[in-house]
Amino acid sequence: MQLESYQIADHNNSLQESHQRKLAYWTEEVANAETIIGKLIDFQIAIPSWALGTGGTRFGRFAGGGEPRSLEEKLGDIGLLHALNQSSGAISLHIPWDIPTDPEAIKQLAAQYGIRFDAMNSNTFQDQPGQPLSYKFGSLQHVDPAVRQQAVEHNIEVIRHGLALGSDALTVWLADGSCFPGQLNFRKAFERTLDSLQAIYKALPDDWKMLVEYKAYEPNFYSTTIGDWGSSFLYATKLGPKAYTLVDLGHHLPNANIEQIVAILLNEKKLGGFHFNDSKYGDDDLTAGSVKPYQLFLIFNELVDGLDARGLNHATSLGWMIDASHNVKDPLEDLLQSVEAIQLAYAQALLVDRVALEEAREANDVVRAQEILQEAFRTDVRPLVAEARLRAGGAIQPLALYRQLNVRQKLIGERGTKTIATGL
Ligand code: PSV
Ligand code: MN
Ligand code: MN
Repeated sequence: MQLESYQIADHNNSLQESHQRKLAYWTEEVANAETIIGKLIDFQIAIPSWALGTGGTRFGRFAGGGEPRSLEEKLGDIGLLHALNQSSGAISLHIPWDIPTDPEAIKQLAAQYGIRFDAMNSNTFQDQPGQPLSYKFGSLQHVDPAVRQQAVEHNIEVIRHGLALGSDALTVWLADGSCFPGQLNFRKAFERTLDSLQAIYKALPDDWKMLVEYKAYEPNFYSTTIGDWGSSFLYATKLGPKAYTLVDLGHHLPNANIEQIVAILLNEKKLGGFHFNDSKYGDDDLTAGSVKPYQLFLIFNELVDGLDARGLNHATSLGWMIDASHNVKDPLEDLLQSVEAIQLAYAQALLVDRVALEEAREANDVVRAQEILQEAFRTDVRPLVAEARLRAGGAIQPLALYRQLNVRQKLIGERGTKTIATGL
């Protein structure tokens, strides 16, 4: 289904008056409102292809209906999101789930929707039908060099698909690790993984990035070979200037100070990008900002501070991606919520009075420093985010319009109730 521009225009007209009333505060009271709106318009967040269908857990999966059945339909779904919020102009693909049979045609379709191809994801955490060797005991770390070679070749094939589509990054997330003490020689697993990553790195085009994702545990529950930002940073450093750490918010042990990790990685020039989501217990992959919005704000506070300190462009210097998967929500509604939460946190971070914050820190004025951050976090920036969307051609309230237009019912009409998207 395609959104017609009159549908967005009608929606915006109906909300224009109340929107302008709320926006008036910003135009009158806040000096940098225009700068913030401009930055929000530029800021695009990539949608992972695997989040477009209802996710599963190891206990089951409940098909949501109207899910995309092909790469073309996945692009169609992101096209819808992007038409509504003008901030989802990128897709992150997962191979082999999203192998494009005709890359040129896929590229053209994506261009029609205004979508570019963000990082490509490889998959060596599952065995595929017909695959000669199993990843049951790992992939890039495997004791058998033939398994490692198979996994390396798969990653190189993913790069090839990405090249055909105009992507410029490869994300490597490994399930490699061990489930029981004694199972793995940690040193050898580390070295073998490094060796394999080096082989992939060699095949990486000069203008590409390799994003090395870390995860504390799951599916292995005793050790993960790239288990924390320290290991990822080590790999990225040993690999070379094209390799970076990718921070997935759900991949830390409980209560980790993610904003501090982000600050240090960014300062060391080794932060490559994000997988945004939220969690209460582990890698829950919940909607960004749904559980800990203050943490999301604090992360953006470090990002804005660190990017500005290095004079970097906020929109283009890092990979901004969502990684989510649900059992109970309409995935498109969920993604609209995630994008909005990310934009809100970003806008609030842009509000922070950095000069005053530094003064408070230098004076050891702890109370003042906390007040400055909370002042920004407690400000309602929704009208600013809506204004950015409006100016970019999107809807003032994307979620409301999505529901008004019965998008899910229409997708079910087109695709059926029992569709299952390829992927997780
Ligand atoms: C598994 O934990 C995972 O959620 C990782 O975060 C990857 O980025 C994602 O799956 C897709 O492979
Ligand atoms: Mn991830
Ligand atoms: Mn994950």
